[in-house]
Amino acid sequence: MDPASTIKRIPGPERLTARVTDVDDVYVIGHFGIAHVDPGTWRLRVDGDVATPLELDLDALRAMPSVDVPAVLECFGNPLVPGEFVRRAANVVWHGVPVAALLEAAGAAPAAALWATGSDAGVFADVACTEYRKDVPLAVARERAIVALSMNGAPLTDEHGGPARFVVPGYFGTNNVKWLRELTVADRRPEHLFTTRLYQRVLPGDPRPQPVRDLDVTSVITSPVEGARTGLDVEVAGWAWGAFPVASVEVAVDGRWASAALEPRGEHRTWQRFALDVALPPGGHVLAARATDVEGRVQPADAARNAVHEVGVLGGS
Ligand SMILES: Nc1nc2c(c(=O)[nH]1)N[C@H]1C(S)=C(S)[C@@H](COP(=O)(O)O)O[C@H]1N2
Ligand SMILES: [Mo]
Repeated sequence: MDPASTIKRIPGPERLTARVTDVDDVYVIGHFGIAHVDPGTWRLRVDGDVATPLELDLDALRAMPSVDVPAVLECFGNPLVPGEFVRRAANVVWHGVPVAALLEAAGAAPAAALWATGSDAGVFADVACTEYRKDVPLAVARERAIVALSMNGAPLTDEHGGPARFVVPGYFGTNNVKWLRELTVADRRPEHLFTTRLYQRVLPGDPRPQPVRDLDVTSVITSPVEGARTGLDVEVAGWAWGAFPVASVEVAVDGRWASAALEPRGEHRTWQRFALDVALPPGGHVLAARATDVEGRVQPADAARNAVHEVGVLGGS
């Protein structure tokens, strides 16, 4: 199967200028296509290593204390080509129920993992799957995951996983299971196409493949856009983000780097705005942005999915 066929929409950087991305400008990916779940008959099960398994309908979930969680949503990229450059990202405000409250209500054991299972099924990469499944460390789920019921104040659409979706802020999009139907407390990782086979990568310092979780440090120039004709004095601006707060962003004009202004991240795992005023004399120029996070991770120059973002423009016109 061609993985590209699962990609429904990927807006370019020019659609990402707003701090909170319009739902219509949030990229859409579904490995088995888009599922349609009837909210009336939908149930969320919380089971596995728990004292009392739960089965909640939408009203029961809506009656629980809920939170607003602004966060970046970003795709790791083509799961079959993990090193490939990709830029599918958005910054949205989720609203939903903290997973901690569900674990508490079910009396979850202090196990290692939480599995999240979606209602969609089908064939991907020639493998037949009876569900879409991910797993995350139980401690991380308890600390910050939510069962999201809305995006930017509106009920989740079918495209974005309605009526309910698992969201782990700071983790790659693949972990944010759409059309969620089950949360399972377990003492081990599940064997599954999307847990132990795809969305794996080797990180520096450990030869063993790891599941794709923490967001890479990255940045994107949203203005000016590729091919723009600019004035002489131009503000180069965009967003920087990662699993950890971004500490600095540099902007280059034709290879000469300078420090951009950067807002602090604040309480949530959102993107941070950077901006730098530059002079662009008449002629062609290449603009670039490079983020560094508080852990000292820097965007690589090339050959990586989070490589430095470059934009070609015509200055001084
Ligand atoms: N159930 C289910 N959840 C899923 C997927 C999927 O195919 N099925 N794709 C994942 C991937 S790889 C990404 S990047 C995000 C995309 O979310 P979006 O379409 O709302 O932008 O959903 C994730 N959750
Ligand atoms: Mo993804």
